[in-house]
Amino acid sequence: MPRLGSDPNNFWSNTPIGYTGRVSETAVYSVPAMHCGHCERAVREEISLLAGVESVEVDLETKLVTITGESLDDAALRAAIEEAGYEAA
Ligand SMILES: [Cu+2]
Repeated sequence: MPRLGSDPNNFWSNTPIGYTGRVSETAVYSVPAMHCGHCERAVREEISLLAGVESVEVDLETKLVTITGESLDDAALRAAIEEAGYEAA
C-alpha cells in the first residue's frame, strides 16, 4: 500500500494555497473504519481541537483524512483520531 501518512510534509508539497508569509502543512491519514457522516464528524471534531489545525477534510470513499495547518504534530493528530474512536492506518 502507498505511503499514506508516512510522509505528510511532502504528500502535497506543491500546494496552490498561497498565503504570503505563512507555511501551511498538509497531513494525510488513512482511517479505514470511517464509514458514515457520524464517523466523519467525530474525527473532524477531535482533530479541529488541536493547535495549529486550520482545516480538516474527510473523504469517506477513500477513507482519507486530510489536515491542513501550521506546526502539525503527527503524534497529536494520531492521538486525536484515536480519541474519536478510530485508528489511523
Ligand atoms: Cu459511522
